[in-house]
Amino acid sequence: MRLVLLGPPGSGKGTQAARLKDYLGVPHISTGDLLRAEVAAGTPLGLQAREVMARGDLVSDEILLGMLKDRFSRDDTRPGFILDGYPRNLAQAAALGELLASLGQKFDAAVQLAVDNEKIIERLAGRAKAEGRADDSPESVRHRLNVYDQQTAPVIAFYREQGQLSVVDGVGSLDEVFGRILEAIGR
Ligand code: B4P
Repeated sequence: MRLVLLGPPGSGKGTQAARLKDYLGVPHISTGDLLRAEVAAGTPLGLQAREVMARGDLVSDEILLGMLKDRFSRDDTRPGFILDGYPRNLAQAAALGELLASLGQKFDAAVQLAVDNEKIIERLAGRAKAEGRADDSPESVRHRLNVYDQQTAPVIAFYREQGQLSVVDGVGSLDEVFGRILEAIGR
C-alpha cells in the first residue's frame, strides 16, 4: 500500500501514520520527523530549517525533495509507504509524481484528515504543553493554518479533481479515526 496522508497541522497525520505503519507493515515517512532529526543533529540542513519551522513556514522545496529522494532510495519503501507531511504545495505534488514515476510507482490513495481550526488550536495547545515544540506556539499555529489554506489546500483540490482523494473525518477517538481511514482505503 502506497498511501499519502494529508490534512492541516494537528489533524492527526503523524498519530495515525504511526498506527498504520504497524497495521500495513510499510514504513512511515514523515517529512516533519526527517526535518526535526536534522535539527536535533545540528546538520547544516537542520540549521537552515530550524528558524523556518519555528515560524511555521515551509522549508524549501529543494531541501524537501533531496530528503525525500534519499529516503526513497532505501529498499524498505519498495513494498509501500505512508507519506505524512508531503506534498504541502503544488510544486511538491508535481515533484512527488515525478519521483514515483522515476521509480515505476504510483500512490494508491491520498487520504485527507478533516478537522476544523478550533479543534486544531485546542490539540496543538495541548501538545505545546506536553512536548514544548517551538512551532506549537499560538502565533506559529495561526501562521501554519494560513500556510495550509494558501499552499496546501490547492494540493487537496488537485487530488480531488484527479479523483485520487478520500476525505476522512479526523474528529473522534484515535480508534474511530483509524477505522475510518482503513475503510477509506479498503482494508
Ligand atoms: P509536521 O511534522 O508535518 O507537523 P504537523 O503538521 O503538526 O503534524 P503532526 O503529524 O505533527 O501532528 P498530528 O496531526 O499527528 O510539520 C512540522 C513543520 O515541518 C512544518 O510546519 C514545516 O515547517 C516543516 N515541514 C514538514 N513537511 C514539510 C514539507 N513537505 N515542505 C515544507 N516544510 C515541511 O498530531 C497533533 C496533535 O493532535 C498531537 O498532540 C496528537 O496527540 C493530537 N491528536 C491526534 N489525533 C487526535 C484525535 N483523534 N483526538 C484528539 N487529539 C488528537
